[in-house]
Amino acid sequence: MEPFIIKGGASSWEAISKWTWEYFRKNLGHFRLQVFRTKNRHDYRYMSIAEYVDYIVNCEESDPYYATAWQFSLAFKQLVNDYQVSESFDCLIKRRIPDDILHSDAKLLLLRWIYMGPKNSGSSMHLDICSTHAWNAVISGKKEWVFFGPEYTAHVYDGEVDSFIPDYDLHPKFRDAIGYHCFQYPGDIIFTPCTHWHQVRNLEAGISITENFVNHSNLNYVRRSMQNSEDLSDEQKVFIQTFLPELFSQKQENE
Ligand SMILES: O=C(O)CCC(=O)C(=O)O
Ligand SMILES: [Fe+2]
Repeated sequence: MEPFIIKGGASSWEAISKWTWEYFRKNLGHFRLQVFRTKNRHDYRYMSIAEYVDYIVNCEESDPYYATAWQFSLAFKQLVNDYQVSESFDCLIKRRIPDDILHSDAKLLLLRWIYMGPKNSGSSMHLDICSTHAWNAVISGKKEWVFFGPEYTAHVYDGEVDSFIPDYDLHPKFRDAIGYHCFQYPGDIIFTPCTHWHQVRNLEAGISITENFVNHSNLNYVRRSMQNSEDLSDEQKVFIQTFLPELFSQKQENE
């Protein structure tokens, strides 16, 4: 599996014209978001959406606060009607676990987030949670992406590399890493397979929406990663065991 971009795949979504800064400020303004610095996730704070939108549009910081943990549909279910997920990105978990039965700790299984942030915000090199695949649609702004396949895990130093400003003294193997690079504009959808390291930066302030998913092509990866995972709590594991028993059965899908 390789990453790909669907140029204009989301251009007809209502979100593209509707989710303006003004709309968020006016309709969701009181809601408090947790925002993190990209280079130091321990440095975080809480801001109302109204405050955060003001911060975003005026921000000139080089490592600004970024909203990457907003499971928007818990408080604003109606936003889900402003976009359409392609059938190719159907998720077994979502099909079997309706949002409204997720509670407490298991809410992490709601694999759906809005990312929004200023220019210069971004996500450091990572693999997605628990070997899930992901799609990401830019609603506004402009993102730059790089991807490296699983054969380059050592070259990216398990995600320690900053591929946009590499330090070759610290990470000499990164010189030999060969990846993909692309820009994503409003309406473009990017698919990231569970196997690929990726790093993203926002070249312009903006909003994007992302959903992670499990299907038959990554079920074995998810199974393996759940067995070793520290990402998931015991409660989440029990939830998954109940709704996706095949993840725990002996029978393996063909690899
Ligand atoms: O847009 C970003 O900052 C990161 C996107 C990403 O890596 C993800 O959705 O998993
Ligand atoms: Fe990611």
